[in-house]
Amino acid sequence: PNTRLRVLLDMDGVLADFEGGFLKKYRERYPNEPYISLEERRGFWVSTQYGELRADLCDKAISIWESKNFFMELEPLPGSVEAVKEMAKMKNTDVFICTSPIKHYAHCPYEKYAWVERHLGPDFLEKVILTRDKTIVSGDILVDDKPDILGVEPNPSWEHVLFTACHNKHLPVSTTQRRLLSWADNWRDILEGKC
Ligand code: BVP
Repeated sequence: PNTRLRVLLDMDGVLADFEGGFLKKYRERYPNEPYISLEERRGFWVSTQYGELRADLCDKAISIWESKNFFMELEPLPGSVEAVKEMAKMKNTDVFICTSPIKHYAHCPYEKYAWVERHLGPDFLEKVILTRDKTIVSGDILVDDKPDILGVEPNPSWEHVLFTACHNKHLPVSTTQRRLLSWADNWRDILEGKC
């Protein structure tokens, strides 16, 4: 029997500050256009909420993360790098980074690897899983800020732990889904199944 714990960590919104990086670059590029503050963010898809604000802002939002250096220059979320490094050193624990690249592939996949190498070190390149369907990846726990993680596998092996983000913190508290509020929260207890 496999007694090791396999943890899958999402990248955008869990390790890297996608929302903060997006808003900063959007405001720099479109200083005269309306924007949505992080306090006002609702729903996983930034592009959808910008499109609701004004139809043409959907494409303007998309232009930000399709730009060169967007993913590369995302700041780590507070405590994320330290937590991942510590987690990866824990006994009987295997950590993987499980992230969905955007379909505009000119920069994103390369920059995700470069980000991992820069912030976590070259050894972590072994642990990167790029997939648009996380349900086919096996693991015990998937830490992800996306509330609904769907794909071809109706019964994924992992338990989804919802990582709190500006867009999901107002969702009703689920009785079934566990949450990790931030990297200052008790992630060790979550891995051990204590809460
Ligand atoms: O690469 C990220 C950004 C992109 O979707 C991917 C989500 O990956 P995971 O966090 O699930 O691994 N993305 C794209 C859009 C709109 C596209 Br049109 C968006 O609004 N938000 C977003 O995160």
